[in-house]
Amino acid sequence: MLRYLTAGESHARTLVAILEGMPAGLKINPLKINHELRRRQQGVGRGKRMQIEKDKAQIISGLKGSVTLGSPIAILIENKDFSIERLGTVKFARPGHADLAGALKYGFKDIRCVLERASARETAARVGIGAICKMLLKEFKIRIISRSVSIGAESKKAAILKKVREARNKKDTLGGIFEVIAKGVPVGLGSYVSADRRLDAKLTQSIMSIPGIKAVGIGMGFACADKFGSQVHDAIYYSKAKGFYRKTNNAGGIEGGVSNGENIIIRACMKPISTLLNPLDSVNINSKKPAKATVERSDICAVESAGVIAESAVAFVLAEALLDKFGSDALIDIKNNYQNYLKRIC
Ligand code: EPS
Repeated sequence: MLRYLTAGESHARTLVAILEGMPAGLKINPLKINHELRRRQQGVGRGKRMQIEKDKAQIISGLKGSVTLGSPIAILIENKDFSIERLGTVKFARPGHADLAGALKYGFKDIRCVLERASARETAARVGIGAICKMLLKEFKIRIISRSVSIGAESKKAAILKKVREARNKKDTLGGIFEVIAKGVPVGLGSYVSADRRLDAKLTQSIMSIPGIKAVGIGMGFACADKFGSQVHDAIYYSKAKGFYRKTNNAGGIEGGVSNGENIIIRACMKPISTLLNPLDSVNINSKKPAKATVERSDICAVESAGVIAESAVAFVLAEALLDKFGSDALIDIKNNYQNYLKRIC
């Protein structure tokens, strides 16, 4: 079983992630983890915090030299802005954030106790986990990429930059749509036999868990609702050179909860960032008197970062499904099992 847990608050000393279930014998390149962390910090519309932080992963357990032992891998990422004890009390819940529901649920009088953990800063730890999962997938020639499809309904770079400038000037924020593509995924990851083993369900859950995500679709997604079946389903062909293949990929690489050998294509919508410099109406959670929402330092837009985080989410789910199918202790055994399987299904 592959599983992970993260800990850490946005302005606490460190973020921590523990990944358990990685097989023994995988070479880890820490530079690649830091490369992914850097990618997460970039993109149009990011705020001042990203100029402060230079996220770097320290792997403190689970390796001998640079090779995995099969034991839990612990990653630390230090926060340069380690100011949690000095930051002021927050009383005016920001619409769109976990502020109000979180304070009521846990009985806090200070919303900072909610927002420190609810912050998307936590996703740096997930990207550390995802980077290691990507290294495992690379051994099987599986690659995951992402791109922004649109930001604020604009899809061309110049128009996006203009829209983000406009949002910044208006003290507003923007969301958008991004796409994640997993290439080289073999047929047969996930399963139709039980609800909790369906690959599409696991992938959408993992992407939906990224802060700000409001919708996730696979392949044609919502658009297939308007079409005839003959315009949606991907006809099946076979050739000696290619094996079973399709000429279209409206299914987005998954049929019946199982990968079908085509690229896995996922699109997700991120809502505009909830912290507005020109705040919406809110209420003091203690006195219950009307007030404007608190303004905290934040981003204008984080769609490109969300795409990078979603790559990590997909990498974790595919790594889990791969280990589930081909074994999970020693990388060499998993590779042998994988090659035997490929021979059988060709
Ligand atoms: C983020 C760190 C945060 C925010 C942002 C993402 O840092 P700070 O709150 O200190 O500016 O920039 O958090 C949110 C979008 C959020 O919802 O809280 C990061 O590391 O990505």
